[in-house]
Amino acid sequence: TDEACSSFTRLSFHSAVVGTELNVKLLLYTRKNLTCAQTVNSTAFGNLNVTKKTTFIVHGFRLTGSPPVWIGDLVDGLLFVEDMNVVVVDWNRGATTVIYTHAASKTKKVAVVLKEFIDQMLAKGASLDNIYMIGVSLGAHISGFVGEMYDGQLGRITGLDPAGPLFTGSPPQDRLDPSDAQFVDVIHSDIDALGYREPLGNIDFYPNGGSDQPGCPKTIFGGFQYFKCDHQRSVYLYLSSLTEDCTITAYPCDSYRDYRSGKCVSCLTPQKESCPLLGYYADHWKDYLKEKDPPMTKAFFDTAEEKPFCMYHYFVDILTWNKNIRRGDITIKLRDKAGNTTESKINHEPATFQKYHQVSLLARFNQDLDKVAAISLMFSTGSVVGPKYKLRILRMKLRSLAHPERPQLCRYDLVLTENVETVFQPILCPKLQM
Ligand SMILES: [Ca+2]
Ligand SMILES: [Ca+2]
Repeated sequence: TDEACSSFTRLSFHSAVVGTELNVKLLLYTRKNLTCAQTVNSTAFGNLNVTKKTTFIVHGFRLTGSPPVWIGDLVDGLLFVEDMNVVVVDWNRGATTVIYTHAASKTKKVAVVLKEFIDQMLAKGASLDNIYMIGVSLGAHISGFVGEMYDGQLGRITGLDPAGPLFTGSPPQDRLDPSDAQFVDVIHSDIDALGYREPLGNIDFYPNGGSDQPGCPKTIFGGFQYFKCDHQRSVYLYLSSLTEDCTITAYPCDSYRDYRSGKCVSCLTPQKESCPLLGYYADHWKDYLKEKDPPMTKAFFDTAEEKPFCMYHYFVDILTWNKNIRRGDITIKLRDKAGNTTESKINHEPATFQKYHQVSLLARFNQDLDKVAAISLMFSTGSVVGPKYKLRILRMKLRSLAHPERPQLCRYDLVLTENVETVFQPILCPKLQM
């Protein structure tokens, strides 16, 4: 049959002002209809093949009535990586309102509609194991409500910056929690405003600490982006796991501060070689993460300002021989033979250099330069007046965390003068060095 394509409900800001009645529309995309959605419901399944995985995408609060800008990319990305059914849960009528509490009050009703549809899928032979829900903001809690109605037997829920306002502090049955599915992974990108601060899943990812995202406006002069940029970043980070070559590695850790101090960069998972990856493939660590008691892990990482968001982590080990203790920030630049450069400022808290004590600093670079031809170091105490301090370095060592098999780079006997960039060529570190 040649039906016209269905599309996501588009409303005007006028609708937001007067408010909208709840109406849930399910839009199905498969590899057979990549660009032309079919409206499906409990009696019309269209191209939906119940033997395949089905991913539901559930959006959140809509202030202006417009469709979420990322919907198309998320559908494309999912169908690119796997042959599945993708169902966009369009509850724009209901979510569109200037009054957030009105949208939030409809979340349980949306979940009931989804339950009815999934019940029909099960009756036709689908398995709960094959059901995956990706919920954004309020959509994360909706996904949790659906999961709870199936006693946590849904395959997986991904919460993308689950909504905080009205949900923070509520009991597990009134929000997303790890018991809502067989595996629950969460990205928190705006915990100081629209998002939820506390962990809600088997693994909770906190990009850049979870409060503010690089590249987002820091003041209200950034316009509307000021309100939603941090919140929406969770979606773009998830998307990057479907489309970008560089993967975002996260480091299980108790706090962002400990991560930045380099205390949490070995994952020590017995069966895995690397740390958990953010996004679509986070479930590769499911068995390991669920073994913990309670089965919850927080993971931290930093990102670049724009896609590809991934950063490359190195340790810079510095051994000094100053008589007095020196405290300060280090800026390190790498250059390869082709002249590409990348820079990392290690300034989240002053490093303390003490005679004959090795300090290991975590450096994060936007680019991964394979063959480093030159390194520059700059030391700064942050004081503008007074004498220029010197940092006497006995040995500096650079080692890649992502590629531990790469040769480590060393340099001996350097004197850094405060705020002066010192450029040098590294040499290979001797093997079996302590
Ligand atoms: Ca729950
Ligand atoms: Ca924020």
